[in-house]
Amino acid sequence: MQFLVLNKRSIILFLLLFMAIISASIWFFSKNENAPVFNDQNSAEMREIHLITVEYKSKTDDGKIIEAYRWDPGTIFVNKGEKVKLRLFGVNGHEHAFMIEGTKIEGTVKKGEETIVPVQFDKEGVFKLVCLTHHDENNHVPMVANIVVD
Ligand SMILES: [Cu+2]
Repeated sequence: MQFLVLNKRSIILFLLLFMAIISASIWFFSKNENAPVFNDQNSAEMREIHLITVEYKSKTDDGKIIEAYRWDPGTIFVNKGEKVKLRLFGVNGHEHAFMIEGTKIEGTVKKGEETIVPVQFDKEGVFKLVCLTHHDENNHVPMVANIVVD
């Protein structure tokens, strides 16, 4: 009799332990399965890269005003074949006519407005986003951003 009781107890203990392991692994694997699903949802959307137009302005000791216009950030990275949405927002400067070298893309960024440019590069290299308004020799630093594709 006593042997049987002990046996039942160990069966119950074994079942409890078994249930605990099963619940733990279900929790663990369901948690792991959620991660890639979340990433897939993210990558389904087109990646957006924000750039703004900025102006650096200063006065030299002899009272001369010096200034330079820049894209910020000055370098962005895109994967080959990746569809990306460039969101160009005009902060400084009235307007900036631009083109992307090696493509047919051109447009204008106006102060307080956003110009959205969808891009996709099929070959690797560095493509220059060139502001045509601030590209002359009066600007000591050309307003150029590098789009690095690899
Ligand atoms: Cu410009």
